Amino acid sequence: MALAAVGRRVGKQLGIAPIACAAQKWIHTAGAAEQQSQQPKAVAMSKLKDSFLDGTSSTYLEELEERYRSDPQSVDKTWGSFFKSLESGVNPEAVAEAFHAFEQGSDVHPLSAAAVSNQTIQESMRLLLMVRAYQVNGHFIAKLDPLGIEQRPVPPELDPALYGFSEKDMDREFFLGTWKMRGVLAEDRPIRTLREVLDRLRDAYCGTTGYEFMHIAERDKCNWLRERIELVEQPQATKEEKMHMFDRLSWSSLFETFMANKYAAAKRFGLEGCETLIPAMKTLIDRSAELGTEAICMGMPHRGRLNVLANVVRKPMKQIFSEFSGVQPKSEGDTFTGTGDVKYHLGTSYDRPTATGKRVHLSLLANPSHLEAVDPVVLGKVRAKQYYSEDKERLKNLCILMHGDGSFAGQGVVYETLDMSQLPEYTVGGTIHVIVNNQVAFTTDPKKSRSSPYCTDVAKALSAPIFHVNADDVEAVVRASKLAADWRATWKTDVVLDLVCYRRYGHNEIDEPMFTQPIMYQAIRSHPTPLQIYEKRLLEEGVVSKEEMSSITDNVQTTLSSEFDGAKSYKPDAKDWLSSYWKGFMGPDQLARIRNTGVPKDFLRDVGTAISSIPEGFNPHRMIKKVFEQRRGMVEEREDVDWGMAELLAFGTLLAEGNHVRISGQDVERGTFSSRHAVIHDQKTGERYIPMQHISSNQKPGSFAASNSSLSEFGIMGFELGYALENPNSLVCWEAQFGDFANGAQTIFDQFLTSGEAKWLRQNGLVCLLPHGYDGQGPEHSSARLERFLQMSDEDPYMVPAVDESKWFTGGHLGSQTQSINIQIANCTTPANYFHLLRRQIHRQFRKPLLVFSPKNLLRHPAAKSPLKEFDDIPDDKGIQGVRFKRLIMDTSATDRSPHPPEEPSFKRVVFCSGKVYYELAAEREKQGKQKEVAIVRMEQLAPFPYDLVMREIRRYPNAEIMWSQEEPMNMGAYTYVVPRMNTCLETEDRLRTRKLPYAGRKASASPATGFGNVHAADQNVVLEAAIDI
Ligand SMILES: Cc1ncc(C[n+]2csc(CCOP(=O)(O)OP(=O)(O)O)c2C)c(N)n1
Ligand SMILES: [Mg+2]
Repeated sequence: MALAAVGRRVGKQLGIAPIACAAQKWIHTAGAAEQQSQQPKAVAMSKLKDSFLDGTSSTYLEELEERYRSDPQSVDKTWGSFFKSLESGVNPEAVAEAFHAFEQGSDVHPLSAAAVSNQTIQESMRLLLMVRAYQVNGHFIAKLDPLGIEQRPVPPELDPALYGFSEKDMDREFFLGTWKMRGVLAEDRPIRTLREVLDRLRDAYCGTTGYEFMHIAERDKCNWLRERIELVEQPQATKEEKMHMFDRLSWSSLFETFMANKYAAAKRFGLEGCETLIPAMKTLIDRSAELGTEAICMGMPHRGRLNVLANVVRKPMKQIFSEFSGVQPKSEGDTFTGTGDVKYHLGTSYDRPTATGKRVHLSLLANPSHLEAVDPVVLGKVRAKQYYSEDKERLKNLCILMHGDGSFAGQGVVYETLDMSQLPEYTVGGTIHVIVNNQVAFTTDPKKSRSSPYCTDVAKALSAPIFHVNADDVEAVVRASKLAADWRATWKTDVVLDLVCYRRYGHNEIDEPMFTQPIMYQAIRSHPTPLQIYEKRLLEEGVVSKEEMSSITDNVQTTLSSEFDGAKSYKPDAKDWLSSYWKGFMGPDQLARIRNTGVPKDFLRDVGTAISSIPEGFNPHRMIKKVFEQRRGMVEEREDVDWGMAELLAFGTLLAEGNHVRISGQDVERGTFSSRHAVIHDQKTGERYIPMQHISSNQKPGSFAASNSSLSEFGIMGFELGYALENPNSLVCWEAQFGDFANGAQTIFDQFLTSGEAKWLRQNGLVCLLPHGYDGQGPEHSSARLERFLQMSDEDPYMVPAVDESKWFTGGHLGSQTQSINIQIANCTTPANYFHLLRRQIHRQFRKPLLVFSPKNLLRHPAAKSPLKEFDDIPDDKGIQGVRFKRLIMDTSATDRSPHPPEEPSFKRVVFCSGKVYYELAAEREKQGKQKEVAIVRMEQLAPFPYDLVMREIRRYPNAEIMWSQEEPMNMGAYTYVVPRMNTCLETEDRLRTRKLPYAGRKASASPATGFGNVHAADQNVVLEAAIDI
């Protein structure tokens, strides 16, 4: 339509009653009053104006139109777009409305408004859908694969044609605002042509970064991201920033090249193909430090580890090079060096100055080859750091986990770790995950290793935003890293940075990738490195000169060479890992003092009273009230102490002494067997009360934590192990629901708990409570697989530790037996012994993992009670000193504890046993009246093996047959462990008659226990009779 005609019709329209207001179509938030004021009213043509020209008459418009027709460039840009809109059929009434709205003071541009008024409701809806489609699926067409060989179908919803738009709509203007939306859809956005909108969406979502966040349910979080992602003008890096990125990339890239040249035949799991990991990590650290982070704890796999150690954590390169030459680290005067580990598993820590002059403490945890197993361990350590540094905001301590694409998608512990993200007693305020996504796992393609489009999809389950970045584009990587750090600091939840890259060489440097990925490796061969790509880009941009870049790379090369030369004279220090909390703790080669674990009675009473108190006005369940009354009776010595109370007394006294106590696991608050009641619930209000948090008035908040965990073993136990790593003055306990389920955490037992100190010189005092015992509950509720843990104990079965009998009662007569072993294994039978066992864990100058094969039926067994005097600090034998935990409990008839007790020649048999079967054996003996013939000795601690005490018992009974009795099948339980050790003792005492240690127990079996109750009872009787019958 010719403009002159439009002008005339506009004039006509203005004299008549108001028509539907165009503005109403695009204002969604206005309240009624506001809408009222926006009702259009008639205005005189003479009053029409526009913001950029004063021409208001139709003559002027006609002239303008003519000029536009002969040369579109000759008119103002905005007029130009107006005329273009007219060509696509603007309704002239709309022009009138728009001019009127403008007259009313609306800040909408009149001419654009006129054009937009042509936008139908259907078009608006389709536009919204299209924008949403880009927000949801734009990442599918983002240029993420540096090699460009990944074939991904274009989702049809990203094609404007699906929404009915064609090329002729491209230059039409549209308004896109939506209520309470930020980014492209914000209400205050200017009107734009469809082309501009699409360009913006494609720039934002389909460039070298793909964003996934629309799975997040909270609008605030999505808006926060949209505002940053959909920014019209993304901030451009300054020259200084570009040089900084180039510098960091140079360090990363040239370090790998240097290593490749110097150690051509060594496995180092190089980072080539993902060199931008280093600038990414450094950005995460710098940005987080700016936002208040003071310590960052990291976990990572093999890929690029040496590079991260050298360039991020700043482990001295001399040391890295020296370790590569295979030198065993040793401190001055140190004899214990452990067994060591391959270099790409080692950790380190460092205080790093940041770009803005702050300092941040960095630590990279040592890890095993088992991919992802370190994840929960890092979280646990960070959580402990947050507790100790009173980091309530969880901003001072940050957790960063690096992953491989194959392992992130495949390993279940990844989900177990993610799932802890928002659990009150496990959260670390969000973890930043960085994935080195080289699109291959050893020789396996992604399509064979996961069912989801991305390796990161598991993180969607917890509403983490995911930023996929083409790792060839260092600037995009750095931008996404900043966004990730900002996200974590703002929202305190997990975020994932997926660096899509490639692996330049084989899985390791001596592996041939062409066997299995020929097409990919052909592409890699001719593909430039990220450093070359950036160099070219900077030269093309003309911002940084060739000389400036060369001076950076020359400096890197010079440093690498001088560090390499320095490695030859480098003196490694085995203990450079010790954190300040661990100062003064003894290594296995330094003899630790023995301390008493008994507690003055007044102290016991105070603690016991606090434990058994329920505040005024709190309405406990009537059974709980009874339990608490009984507990009060125990500290007032009206009745003996039971198992549950013994444990609480241990926790309570440790807390009162200023230690931190934490117990976590499935249903630990109440206790699976209703024995703990560490947290009680008001029956009217549902409120919780935790007596242990009210032991003393100056108790630090959070010093006691009992927390039901997620239904995980691997993840939660790993977390607690990490927690225990941080500070030795904490009793950290993980309890399996039943010990049978603990094997879900087997990797943590094998790779960390039992071997961590030997591999990484890291002590750990974690206590694992593993309910164990044969009560007829079938094959999965009977056995914590004691045999496996015993097998992992590293004590020599044929070596009796030297005994200094002069120190028998004063402690230390065994030297450093406990310090030299890897783990302690106990299956104790009395509450008092359990109390001392837990307290001993803290009251010593070293830390060792402790596995307690906790009883189930002893929790309520009438005989399994201890008088309060067994908990106090008065020695129960003359001259005795030191711990009160009894590694071995003598037969009830025996009293003399000296190394050479008076002989008991009348006894015909000594039955050695461990755990709750003792009470059944004792009952059977009583039934048979064999108290004078059969002695029953309880081995409360199986590892380290109490050689000294076993030999004492052998000496006590010169005529007795020595037998082992257990309720587990012969191939399980402690039998195979005790045989060589008992034989060693017998041999030492010259009493060995047969190497086949007499045995009373179940016969060997594939399954740990029968599923039939009556079979269980019959078998149990056979065991007991075999042990006692003589
Ligand atoms: C739990 C576990 N299973 C198997 C292995 C053997 N393994 C070592 S590396 C590797 C492939 C890892 O692929 P990815 O996670 O993508 O890391 P990349 O090597 O590609 O960086 C495998 C299967 C292992 N180390 N840990
Ligand atoms: Mg991979």
